[in-house]
Amino acid sequence: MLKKTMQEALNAHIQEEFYSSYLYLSMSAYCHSINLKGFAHWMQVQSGEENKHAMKMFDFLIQREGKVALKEIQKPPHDFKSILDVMQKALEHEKKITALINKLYELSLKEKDYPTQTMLQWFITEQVEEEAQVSEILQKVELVHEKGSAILYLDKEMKKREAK
Ligand code: OFO
Repeated sequence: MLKKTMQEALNAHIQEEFYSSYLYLSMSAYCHSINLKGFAHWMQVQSGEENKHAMKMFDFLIQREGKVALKEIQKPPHDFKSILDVMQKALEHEKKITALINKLYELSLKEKDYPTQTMLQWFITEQVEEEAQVSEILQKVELVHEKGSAILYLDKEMKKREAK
């Protein structure tokens, strides 16, 4: 059975994943507002994936006969300055989530909670992938920043993303 400390930490993280979903949706809305439909699409797919991450932990808590206690989701920012600003904030956010996942893993080691360790390994791998993806897009945006036509080319690339 899941220990109370672990259960509380997982519940707190479910909130972070739902917030991530909300944040990417807000970024998608901003991209729509500046007519970068490809980026808007990419952000919306990302928002859907974050929702799945939250549900993965939700299902895990239930399987382990833990108690799910959903928390309030804070308001995400919506006043982005540019697509560069959006991608910088996305990377910053992913780094924050990676740090939180690492802390959860440390707790699961301390609690000798082996099933939670196995579940979290998926998230550790996922964070490596997400940070790499966002970082690559950010580097491309930095390269073409202020060159309108190149941003439009990149926007077409972003539209190709499919949900996992
Ligand atoms: Fe849930 O991976 Fe991004 O935040």
